[in-house]
Amino acid sequence: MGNGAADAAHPAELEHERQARALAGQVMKFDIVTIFPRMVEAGLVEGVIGRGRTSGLLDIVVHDLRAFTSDRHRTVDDVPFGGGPGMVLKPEPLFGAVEKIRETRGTPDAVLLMSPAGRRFTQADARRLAKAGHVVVLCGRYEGVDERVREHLATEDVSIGDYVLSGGEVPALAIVDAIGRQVPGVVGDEQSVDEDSFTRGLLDHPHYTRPAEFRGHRVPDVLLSGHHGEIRQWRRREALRQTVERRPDLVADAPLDDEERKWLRGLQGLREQDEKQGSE
Ligand code: 9D3
Repeated sequence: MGNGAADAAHPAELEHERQARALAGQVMKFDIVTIFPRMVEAGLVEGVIGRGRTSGLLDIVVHDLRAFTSDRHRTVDDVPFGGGPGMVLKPEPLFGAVEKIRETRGTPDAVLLMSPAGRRFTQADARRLAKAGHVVVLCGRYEGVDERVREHLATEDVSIGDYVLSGGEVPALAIVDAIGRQVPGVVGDEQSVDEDSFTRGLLDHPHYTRPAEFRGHRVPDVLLSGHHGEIRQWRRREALRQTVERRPDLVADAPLDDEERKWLRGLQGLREQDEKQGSE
């Protein structure tokens, strides 16, 4: 899993921490409703989220939408009123699933409908929803979901970006991952969650590991120098450079200190020169 240190770190203390959280009611619950429960379950057994589940900090249940149908054929979809191509997810099974979840798992704080027409899900949403104790995630499929689900069952509808997927399952996994890793204790190193690039508002600085020279490409000398102050400064500057080059839209909202603003003026000057040269 690439994190041997965290895996091996103080298992006894971690177990105490988990028990304390469980007793304090700090376990986060998710219920995911889908017509492809095995696909979703497969994405939740590995990595950080898988470990969050086995350690007891994340209580995630995946529900098969077809279990909430009442006809012989377990029908979840139907033709659209007014005609047109494709099928639409029927409201009854989705309402039935959320009612069952309410009865067996308690009233959720949020019911998220995965929808290509939803508002874009952001890191701010992940942090907000990690403070909730219980989130339900509904996965759409086919051409869409009956609008009454969005109006009267979901509390918000969210998209993960402007590209067409085949359904809400991959978005559900992305969103549960983003929220789940913000729950205290799920990521071993709390600091790495706080320093996450999007939390700082900038992209990350470049990373290097051994060897110091690979096929003639050398690691920047400063990283081998052992001068921790200079390394810290190099990383802040390179994070800013990467962001200016690749995501200039993020720079406007990033909280920069005086030194970073000074560097930014220099970097933006360089960028304008590049643009002039590009058009020549
Ligand atoms: C022809 C119009 N399409 C809307 C852009 C129809 C359509 C496309 C894809 C209807 C449903 C879907 C399935 N996608 C999702 O359910 C989905 C999704 C996505 O496709 N992209 C980004 N985020 C999400 S969240 C749910």
